[in-house]
Amino acid sequence: MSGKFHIAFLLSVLLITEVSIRNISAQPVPAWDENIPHLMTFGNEGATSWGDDDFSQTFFFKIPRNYTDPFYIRVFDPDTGGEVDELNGEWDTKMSYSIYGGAESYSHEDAKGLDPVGNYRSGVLLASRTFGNEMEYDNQWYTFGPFNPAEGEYVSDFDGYIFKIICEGEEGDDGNMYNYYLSREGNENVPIEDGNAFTYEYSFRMWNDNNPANIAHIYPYVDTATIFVKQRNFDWDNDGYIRVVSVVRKGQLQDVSGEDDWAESQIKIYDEELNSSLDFQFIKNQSGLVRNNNVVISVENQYGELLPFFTIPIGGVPVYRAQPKVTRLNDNY
Ligand SMILES: [Ca+2]
Ligand SMILES: [Ca+2]
Ligand SMILES: [Ca+2]
Ligand SMILES: [Ca+2]
Repeated sequence: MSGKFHIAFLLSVLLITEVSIRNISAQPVPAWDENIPHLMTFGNEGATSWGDDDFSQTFFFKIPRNYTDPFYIRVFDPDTGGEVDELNGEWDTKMSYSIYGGAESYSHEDAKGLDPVGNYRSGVLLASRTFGNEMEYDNQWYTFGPFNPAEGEYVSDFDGYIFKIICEGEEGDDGNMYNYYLSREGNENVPIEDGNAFTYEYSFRMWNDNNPANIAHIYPYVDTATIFVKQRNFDWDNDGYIRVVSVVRKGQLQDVSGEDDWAESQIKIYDEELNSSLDFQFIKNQSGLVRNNNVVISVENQYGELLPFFTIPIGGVPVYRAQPKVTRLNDNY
């Protein structure tokens, strides 16, 4: 083996190893590529000015059809108190986590809405627990399960079984920060190959420093029938900017919200962006640090249908390649 070839071979092995580690280790929620420190849900007596508009967050987990072993849903820092969380006065918040499977747990229209209204708790309740300020679970993992994949709702579009988890503030006014992990094991985090997680309204915490490398990302998936999308964000606190990157979009700035405020803007979709993910990038203000910035965002298409944000972006993280080939006649979006 010549020296040159040897080095090239080693580099390709390293590259393949890195790609596969990243793919299978992308099962935390938020995932590696998203670079978001925590999910965020407040107690239902909180003020929306702290950043949560509705004190409820729904996530869905996808278990691939060919995976038949038991699995677990693990929650990091499920309590509200101690480390990670956001104190308002005293720790008096109770936070429930409820996991649903069975018919309509995903497919019911109310389950996929923006707000916790109607039958959003559709399906069969498989497990539930409420946490207060519990030192035992502070900065620790709590495990739900084991679950049988067949207890989920089979959805052919995903070629897999879907489970729903709702985190909701039941009492109090403090901010709960937490993370999920879809795991093969109950006592450690072991990824399920081709598992994924997604939501239709993402509520999360930004980094508490303005290191320019700490750009948070979310990846809405654009399907074939999309002409334009509308993004809607809440309580961005005028922290830096939000931009959209795609295979044909270098970085389009979006309207951003202030304190306790909504902002929205429309984005016309190019043909090259169909069947791929957009990269919404959240970039903190570099001149002054906005601390404890909690944000809510959703994206809908021209029919008002919400786009799913997959924690492992479908088709991979989009990388800007070139200008769009075709400009639509109606360029007003
Ligand atoms: Ca409190
Ligand atoms: Ca905590
Ligand atoms: Ca917490
Ligand atoms: Ca905020």
